[in-house]
Amino acid sequence: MTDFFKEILDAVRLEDAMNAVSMFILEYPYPIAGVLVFLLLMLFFIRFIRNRKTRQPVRDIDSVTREADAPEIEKTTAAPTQKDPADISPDPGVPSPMGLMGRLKNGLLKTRASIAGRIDGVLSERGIADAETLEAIEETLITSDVGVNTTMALIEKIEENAASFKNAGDVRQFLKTQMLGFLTRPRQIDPSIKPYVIMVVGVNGVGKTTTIGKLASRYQSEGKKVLIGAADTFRAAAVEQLEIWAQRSGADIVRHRDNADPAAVAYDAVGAGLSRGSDIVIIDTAGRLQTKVNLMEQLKKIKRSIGKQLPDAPHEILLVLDATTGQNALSQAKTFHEGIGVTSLAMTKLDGTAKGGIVISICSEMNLPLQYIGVGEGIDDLQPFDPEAFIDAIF
Ligand SMILES: Nc1nc2c(ncn2[C@@H]2O[C@H](COP(=O)(O)OP(=O)(O)OP(=O)(O)O)[C@@H](O)[C@H]2O)c(=O)[nH]1
Ligand SMILES: [Mg+2]
Repeated sequence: MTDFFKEILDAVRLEDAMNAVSMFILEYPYPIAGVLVFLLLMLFFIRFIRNRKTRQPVRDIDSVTREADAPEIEKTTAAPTQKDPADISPDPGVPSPMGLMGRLKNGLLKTRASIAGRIDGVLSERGIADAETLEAIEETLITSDVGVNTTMALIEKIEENAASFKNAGDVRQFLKTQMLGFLTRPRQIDPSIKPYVIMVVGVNGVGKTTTIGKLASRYQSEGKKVLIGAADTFRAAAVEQLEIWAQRSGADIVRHRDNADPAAVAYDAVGAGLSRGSDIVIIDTAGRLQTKVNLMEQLKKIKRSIGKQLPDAPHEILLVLDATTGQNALSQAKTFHEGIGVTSLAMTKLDGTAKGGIVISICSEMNLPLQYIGVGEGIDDLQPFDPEAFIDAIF
């Protein structure tokens, strides 16, 4: 009799269950057995139907993290970040109707999928902060470019506080708060300094000129008088690019002929800023020079010539970094900081990468204020960095 019950309960296919029933009826042809068999058959049907509904392939943490690797993320998140044709304006100076937070969230979709998407997956699967969960979180953070040092510091903090977590939600909230702790706040422009001189530096293609154009528009719209110095004389198109931005925003521009000495352009721009009563002077610089000329030496020369025109200037040396270059951005930040002494950072193209964790890495390793982040090509996509909004957008 017990063998029969076991066979019914273990049956995977309907035929197995029917065979077991026929054998049982042959052995015990009594009415009571018929009733029992009927009940057991019902039990089997219910179990069979439920198994069919809930049977899902069991996914291990490795497969979850493999799926979340960069190329796959590009695939899974491509649709939401694809721009609506109406959103691509030939004039990036035209503000988009989407709110600032909406643009931030939209621009950080890939990073959100890469960090919060994977961490939430791990936490909901395992429910607690045990060794395996921590290992999966560690892998997620490192592959999202949070950086090894920052990741290890975060994991250590979770380990130290593991006893206080009641559920997965506690671990998530703790991680968010710890990440926020690493982020630096932007510094404010000192309105008593006039003109406030910002020298913008960075390797080629990171978005220096575009960032300057957007900044000029922003400051002009706030009622500040802006003057741009076109000290990237290496690339003629850079000057034209700046002239278009200056026209759009109503900013002044100082330019020399192509291939002029960039230090002389910077000197003249600050001089013009002084004589014209500008509030802010922004100096564009080249990111690449003829191979013979050392970029860092050139930048030092520009910095010196600005200082000769106005002692204490430049008041800010803003290094622009491209988020899509990941940890490479961190080594650029170190090189520029050692070379000319960077005072603040801007991080562009966060909309083009799943590795937005680089923002946390840069803030914690460089300990320099992050002023602006770029989350798209529209004017509203260069946003003053707001640590709380950033963490909310990626978590
Ligand atoms: N998607 C996206 N593209 C950006 C962002 N910021 C800048 N870009 C684009 O990056 C490209 C390069 O920008 P530039 O401003 O010319 O870069 P640069 O650093 O001045 O380059 P060089 O003058 O060659 O050193 C342009 O096509 C910009 O539109 C951003 O936040 N998101
Ligand atoms: Mg440029």
